[in-house]
Amino acid sequence: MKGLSIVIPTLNEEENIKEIIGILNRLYNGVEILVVDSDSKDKTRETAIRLGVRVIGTGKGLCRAVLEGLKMAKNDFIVVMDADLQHPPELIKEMYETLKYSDVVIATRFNREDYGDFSFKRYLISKAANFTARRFLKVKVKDPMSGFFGIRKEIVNKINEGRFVKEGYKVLFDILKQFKDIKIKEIKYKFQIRKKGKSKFNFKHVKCLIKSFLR
Ligand SMILES: Nc1nc2c(ncn2[C@@H]2O[C@H](COP(=O)(O)OP(=O)(O)OP(=O)(O)O)[C@@H](O)[C@H]2O)c(=O)[nH]1
Ligand SMILES: [Mg+2]
Repeated sequence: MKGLSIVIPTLNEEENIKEIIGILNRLYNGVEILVVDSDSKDKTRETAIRLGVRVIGTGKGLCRAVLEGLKMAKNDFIVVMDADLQHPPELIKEMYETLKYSDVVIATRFNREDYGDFSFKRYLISKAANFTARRFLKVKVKDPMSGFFGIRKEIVNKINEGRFVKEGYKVLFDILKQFKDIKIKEIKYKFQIRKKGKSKFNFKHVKCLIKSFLR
């Protein structure tokens, strides 16, 4: 897959990083894998370096890390995915093919109730957030807060960083709210629950999202 970079934000993912990099190398030999780590206290960073992928360090915040990764990625097509195996790597091929004729491709979760430990509370928050977020967008999409998406570098270059809430979690929303005439495709997939390591989601991120609605 010529011209593809895969950006993986990480915070204390030592239990997952080896497996995800192994799978990506096996499926997509030769693509650029860029791990953007916010000062993990475990062995995430050492492991990624040992496995030969590019690693950059950044400050706290998922949006900050992803934005940094998008800017630093070397290729014109970029896919962003979590480290914790909730996003099926097999889908990247279709995302890459779709990016050839679109600006943004969203891997859209269709079983949003699969929230593991947070279960019902998080499901409700997610539903309400999704409903509200869509009202702040000029583009029509089903899952504007997916963490699994692809984007072309030329769109990244048009992003206004000042409108990001960098400590926040919903980087795709921070991007989409800035555009109206871009070509977006969505591909449905089944969201998995996190099997190893701990979630970093907390209610501070909900506050960040409200801030982002207004910025
Ligand atoms: N660089 C960086 N990565 C982060 C930060 N917060 C979370 N991440 C990573 O972003 C991805 C998504 O975080 P998760 O904690 O899995 O969030 P989630 O998928 O909404 O929550 P779960 O469903 O419980 O796993 C994972 O790869 C995390 O390691 C951060 O502050 N900096
Ligand atoms: Mg996760």
